[in-house]
Amino acid sequence: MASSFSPAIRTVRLEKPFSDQKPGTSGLRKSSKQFETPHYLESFIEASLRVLPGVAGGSLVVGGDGRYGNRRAIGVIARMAAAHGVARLITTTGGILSTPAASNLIRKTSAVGGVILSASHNPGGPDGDFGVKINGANGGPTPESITDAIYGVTQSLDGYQILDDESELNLDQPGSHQLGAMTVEIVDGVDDYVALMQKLFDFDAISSLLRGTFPVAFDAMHAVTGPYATRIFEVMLGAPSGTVRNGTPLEDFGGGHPDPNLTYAHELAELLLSSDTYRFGAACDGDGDRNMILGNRCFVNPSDSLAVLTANATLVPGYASGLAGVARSMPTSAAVDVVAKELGIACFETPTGWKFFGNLLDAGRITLCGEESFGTGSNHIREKDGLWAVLFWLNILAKRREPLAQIMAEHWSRFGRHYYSRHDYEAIASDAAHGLYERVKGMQPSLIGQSFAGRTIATADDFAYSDPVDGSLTTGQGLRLLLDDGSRVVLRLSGTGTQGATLRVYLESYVPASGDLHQDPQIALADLIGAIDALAQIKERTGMNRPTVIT
Ligand code: VG1
Ligand code: CO
Repeated sequence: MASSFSPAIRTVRLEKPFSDQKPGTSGLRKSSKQFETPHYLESFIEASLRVLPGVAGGSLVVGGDGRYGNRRAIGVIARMAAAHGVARLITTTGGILSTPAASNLIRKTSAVGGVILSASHNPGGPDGDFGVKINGANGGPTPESITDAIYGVTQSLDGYQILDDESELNLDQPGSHQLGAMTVEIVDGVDDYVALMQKLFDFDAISSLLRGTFPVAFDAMHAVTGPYATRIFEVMLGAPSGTVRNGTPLEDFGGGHPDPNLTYAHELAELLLSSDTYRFGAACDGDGDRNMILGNRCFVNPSDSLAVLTANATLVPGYASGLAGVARSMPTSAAVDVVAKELGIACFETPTGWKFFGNLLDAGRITLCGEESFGTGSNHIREKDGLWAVLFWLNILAKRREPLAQIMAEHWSRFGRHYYSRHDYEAIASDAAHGLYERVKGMQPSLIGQSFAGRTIATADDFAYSDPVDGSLTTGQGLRLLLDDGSRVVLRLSGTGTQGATLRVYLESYVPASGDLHQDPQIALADLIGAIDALAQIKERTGMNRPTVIT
């Protein structure tokens, strides 16, 4: 790397702008091949550096989940950051940085923001996906005002600025280098995150649980949480070596789909659900912000997980004084609403995507929040946090000393149970998906008052959200059918896929504490499943007999 001379800043001209750089639910996500198109990554980074406030003279965090393309992208971003006058670039050894650890690092270093290189749970590798997420100074995903502005810049971009220095950034060791006028700091991406976890959780109590007769399996899915989980569970908490499975981050995640759900993490699911070897199991996704929680013969639905964490929060040191409020995304079940009501705290319903929790967290209106898509988090950072959720559960288990299945049963017998399932139809033809969606949307006004699965449709709308903190309005966030008994069905089109379209069908039905609390959710929801298929013509229009993923 050049340190004795200052390389020149070069302006690279684009023949024509890229028209497809609109960020989705969580950043810009495309195939690795697309990102390898000359100037493609550079275009999006140029737009981001122009739009993000405070870039010139500020500090910027960059790192990623270690997938194919991570190191190359860090080099490009470093040279572009230097050309844009960034004073200090903070990155990590190997460029490995989980999304929650990045959020923490941005906050800790008072950076103006961060660039997180990840396509989250999407597969990686030369034939997989790559992604870029732009976070702001609060450590969270930038709001739509910023992502819209970035997209706007890309649409008419005619060039970008980059430092004329082809030498490779050496990320192998921690240390500090000069790149032009910019300082590059390479830090250990695990240290600060682990220190934060120690502040929030009772490590002594968890350690005595894990050193006792409480075998645990954690699956890092060959993705970014491996080094974090190994340090926390095996080194610090003393769990036996081998507790962390698939703990080395691989560029292609071992050919797998790093999505912690019953389909893609089925090996772990089978260990917990079909044998009695382990008391507790958990997995995280590609970039470490999602979590799946399993007990012995017990799967915890993510919506229920948020409700249980809320009900038991005061058992955890970081939340011992109680919660300011909670929030969930609209498609997430109302299990947490019932707990919030009993605790007498506010409960907010936001659109899908973590960016919508940022204002509520910054304003101190909420402490915990979550999504049905295996995302849970709190005000400790501004991203969802997979390992945090696992530690939260372990802290509760260490205090209550009951089997996880019993904790769930007790929860339902107190609050009732929200039977819940999400059916995903992945990679369907875009036209078919949009046709189906627009048809139901058009039907909605006439559906109110109609019968549906033996109930009556009380409300049929397209969810819109008015942010209680800044008043911004977000529309078009999912088609809701709310039934007169509190059940509901929601349809959404995914904003994170890269092939065709993905239709998500969310199903929910509430049974009070006096009802039957131990049914199979697919059976409890069977009437809703049948009714929405008939109404929306899902099988017929997608040509699929069953969903790709059932959660
Ligand atoms: C999905 C989930 C959403 C989550 C988003 C990003 O979005 O449904 O709840 O916030 O992924 O998660 P969509 O638009 O595909 O439904 V991650 O772990 O990719 O950063
Ligand atoms: Co993720």
